[in-house]
Amino acid sequence: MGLCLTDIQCELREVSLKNKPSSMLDISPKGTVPVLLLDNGKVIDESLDVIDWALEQNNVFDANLVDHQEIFTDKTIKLFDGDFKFNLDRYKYSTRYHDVDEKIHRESCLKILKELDKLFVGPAWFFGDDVNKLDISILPFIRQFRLANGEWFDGQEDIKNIKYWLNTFLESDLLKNIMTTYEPWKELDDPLYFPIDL
Ligand SMILES: N[C@@H](CCC(=O)N[C@@H](CS)C(=O)NCC(=O)O)C(=O)O
Repeated sequence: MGLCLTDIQCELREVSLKNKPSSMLDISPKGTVPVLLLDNGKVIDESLDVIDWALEQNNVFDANLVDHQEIFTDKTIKLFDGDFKFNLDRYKYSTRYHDVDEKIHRESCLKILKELDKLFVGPAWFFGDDVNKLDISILPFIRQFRLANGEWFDGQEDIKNIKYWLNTFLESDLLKNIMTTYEPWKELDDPLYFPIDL
């Protein structure tokens, strides 16, 4: 989404997490996606760093927000990348962790969402009609949280704004444009570019 919104095209190599190419592990041994390799050889292998790099090239969100909203954005992204993600992984993948109670971790995520719900501005995206860095940085986590148990999530009364906001995201052209399914990349494949319609 960061690359799409900033009109930056890259060569895309889809990776099967069960069969990571050695060319990926050579440049990013920690083995998580996404990995962005720049023309100058620099490797960026954290999603939020990819977003920041894209915005450094073309800050499409510049002047959208006032100072306190910028500060809130940074603080909230840190909370989601830290505490929320920690609990989300233990809720979603409880079997991968030793001795975790998924409901405790679900409650911890819900508590964070309830607080955020009270601060939602709207009407469409978090801070108004336009999508911002906060939306693209944390909505994917909230989408994942819902996917773990949609019925339970939809039944929560105290996160009405969050549900509405998530719906904006799920229905958005932005999400539809990036959620294409690709075949895993193979060594001799022709290059594939993303986004395709630049
Ligand atoms: N903090 C990293 C986390 C990335 C991450 O965990 N990605 C998952 C896929 S969504 C992954 O690559 N997992 C590696 C695996 O399952 O082997 C980021 O935001 O880039």
